[in-house]
Amino acid sequence: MRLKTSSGAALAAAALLATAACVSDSGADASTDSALSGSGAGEECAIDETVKIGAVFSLTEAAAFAGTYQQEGLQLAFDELNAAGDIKYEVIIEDDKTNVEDSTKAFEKLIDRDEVSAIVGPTLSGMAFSTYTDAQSAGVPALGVSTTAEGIPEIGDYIFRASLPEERALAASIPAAKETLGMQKVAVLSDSADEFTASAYNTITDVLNDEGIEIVVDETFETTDTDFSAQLTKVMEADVDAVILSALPGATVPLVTQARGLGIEAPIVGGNAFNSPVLVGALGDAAEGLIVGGAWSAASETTGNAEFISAYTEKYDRAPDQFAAQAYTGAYLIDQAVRADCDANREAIKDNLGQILEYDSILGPISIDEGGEVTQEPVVQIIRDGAFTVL
Ligand code: 1QQ
Repeated sequence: MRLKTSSGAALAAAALLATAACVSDSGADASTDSALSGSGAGEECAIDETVKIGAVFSLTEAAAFAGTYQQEGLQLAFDELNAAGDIKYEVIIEDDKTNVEDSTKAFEKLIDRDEVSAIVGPTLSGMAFSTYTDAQSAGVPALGVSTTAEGIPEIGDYIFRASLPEERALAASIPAAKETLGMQKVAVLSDSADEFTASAYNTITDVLNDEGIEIVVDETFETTDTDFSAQLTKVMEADVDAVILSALPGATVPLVTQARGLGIEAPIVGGNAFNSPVLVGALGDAAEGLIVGGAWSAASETTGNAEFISAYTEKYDRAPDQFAAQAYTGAYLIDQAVRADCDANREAIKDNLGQILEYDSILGPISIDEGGEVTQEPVVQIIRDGAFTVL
């Protein structure tokens, strides 16, 4: 059965209504700490107390391909911020092991025990629909740095994202693929069991309709599937110009490998989940020609990008990816929100995260509106000779 993402959003909205009263009463006011508001403005802001920032990432299991990079990117940024200014951040990072139960426990720990000022993460949209409801009812600002499904900022006014929505990534990658490949009829293969990939399916069909591209094969599978022969047989019979794929790397790797093994040469087009060197490395030659819509490219000449890449590579002995870049940017956005009123209390961070205007980041100019939604330019890349190349 296809998972309806609108139901996740509707559940979250219902939970929000149920808890709306206690948010304004208990949430923020109860946790206001005068030692977290400092003196001086902007770059001169100095805060006596250490500012605790929580993060929940998938450091193990299926989404570790992204979570481990996020952890490194976030830590690098806070290390830089600690070295540069008079606000001292302590980052408390929890592993949600790519499951909802651990993600929820991690949010609860950070909110109640560690009493953090804000939380970054979780890695997957599939966890965000539950955990963000908790953050919202506790009055703790949460900033997604990779949660791209529809309906996430709408969970509540404490919920923000600095992660390019998948709708925007696909609205860039599909037309770019059409222009490059002249595609007219395609197969759509999607994971119907994950919130992010199911949400992306809605966007894919909308964008294909807008572009006048015909869907001749429309097949689903589930996140942990390993045999895609039934779906791929249909793709072979249809002789399509391209395959639009909505999947996490765990399914993408066997699916694309099996497609190439069967002799399917049609180019494959996707969004944010494909912007990963782990995925490209695991696919090897089968990654050639993959078209990827995403939030960041190593080749972008955005402010600080070259410095970020070299600092990251030096510190971690591997090159960063989009997930590292977004987490790094998330740390700087939280710092901007703290500096706006020189106040690291939850309520001040919440008020100021929703007013980020064209911050000059390594992702390019980035804004977050009052509704928690991000605005930034997408970037479309193609894998050529094993490397991401801007299309
Ligand atoms: C989401 C995503 C994933 C690709 C993050 C790793 O975009 O779950 O929303």
